[in-house]
Amino acid sequence: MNSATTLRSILGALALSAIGATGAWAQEKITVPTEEGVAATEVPADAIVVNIAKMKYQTPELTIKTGDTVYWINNEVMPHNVAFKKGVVDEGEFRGDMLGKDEAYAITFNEAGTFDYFCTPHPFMRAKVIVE
Ligand SMILES: [Cu+2]
Repeated sequence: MNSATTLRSILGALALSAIGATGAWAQEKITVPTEEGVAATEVPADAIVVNIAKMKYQTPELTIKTGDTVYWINNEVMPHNVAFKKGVVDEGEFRGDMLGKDEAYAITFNEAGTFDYFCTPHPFMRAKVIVE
């Protein structure tokens, strides 16, 4: 092994460990039970819900506890989603599934913090989840 090969091996190992570290971090902040939206009728009766109607998240600031799951339910025909800018829950942007009328999307928050989110096609639609 010449010195150039050694250097490449060291850099390679460093890159792998960096990916491993950020991967673990990304998994900890949120968990998404289903990648796609589900029928609103499947949302548990005692769930924490943010309704979406009239181009707004109806609870602009929601405070929950670590480990709680929030369900967003779209009440109108206009499709909406839940998205996080780069670095909020992941190293990249997080884009939730687009919801049609009466569809729901769940996210479990595993870490304390303030999580600002928006709607991908309507970036003026913004709200936040505060996890205590
Ligand atoms: Cu929207």
